[in-house]
Amino acid sequence: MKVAVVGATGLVGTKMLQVLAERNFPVTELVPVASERSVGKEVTFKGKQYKVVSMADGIAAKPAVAIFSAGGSTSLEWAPKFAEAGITVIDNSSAWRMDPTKKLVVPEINADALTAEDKIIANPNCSTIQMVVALNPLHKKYKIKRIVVSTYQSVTGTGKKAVDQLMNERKGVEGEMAYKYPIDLNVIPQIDVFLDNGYTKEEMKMVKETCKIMRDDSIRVTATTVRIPVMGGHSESVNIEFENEFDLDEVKSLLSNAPGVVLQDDPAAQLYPMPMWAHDKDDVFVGRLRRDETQPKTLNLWVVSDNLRKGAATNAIQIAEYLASKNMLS
Ligand code: 2RA
Repeated sequence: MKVAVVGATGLVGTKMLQVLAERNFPVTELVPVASERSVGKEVTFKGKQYKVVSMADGIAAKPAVAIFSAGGSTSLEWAPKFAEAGITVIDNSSAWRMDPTKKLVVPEINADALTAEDKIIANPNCSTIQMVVALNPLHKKYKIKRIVVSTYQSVTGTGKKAVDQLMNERKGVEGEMAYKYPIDLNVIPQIDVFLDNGYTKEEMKMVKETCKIMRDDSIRVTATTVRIPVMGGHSESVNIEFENEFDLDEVKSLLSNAPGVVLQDDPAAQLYPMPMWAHDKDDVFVGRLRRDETQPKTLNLWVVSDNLRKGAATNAIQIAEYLASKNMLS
């Protein structure tokens, strides 16, 4: 299958190439696409060099699928042009996520909603994906009423410029700032821009995307999203109030058996999920399971996952794998 990766030179694009190769996605020809300033650069895929081409040349190459990670405005402009040419687009930006005509997919949860007619498919935000992968099996069993989530997000979620800022600060070298403030030895309680309601865009993504993916608008979500000087993945402290009573051992068993979830929960051994272990893994790691003792039917847990993997590249490629398995990619 001919596969285009749009935004092939960015952090997520590079991870897409790595994950496509690792999962042995049946790529017969890779079409790396990027903005004009990257055209002509080379990327490596399975030991072979490929020249980066322009958007227009990417369409002309007629790939079966184009996995986009090129930002919202590029996606708004170009995804429909790829789709009109019959190419299925899986888009990692926020451009189409809340469009009621587009599916927002986490394969473990709602891949069944996909049809061959879906030509632009949205990949959710990283912080949402890892949370819903962990919570969906619990929602199915106990029905979630309300979620209170605080995130501790890796600088890799911002991109290469932020990784460089952290590393430069660590070395004491002057450089470009991805954030308004230093990030090393700091915590920034702002991810993306502020909206009129006082929440950030990242926080409202967690609110809205959760309901859309889990197909339940009754779930109430309130979020605080925070950037920390970490590389390996995003962490989240999640407080969940259920409609029904739960049993902690049953929760553990549901999570142990949930697709894509690894339970790492042994306080006696000081075992819990951490970004340094989640780094470069495809799973969502869950631990610190305990009852909220301040109110009934309420659970606390801790979720960690590599935001460039399950939060971006892996989820997008799993969508492509699902489409391929159902012969929905031509
Ligand atoms: C972040 N959620 O971590 C974003 C990336 N999509 O900033």
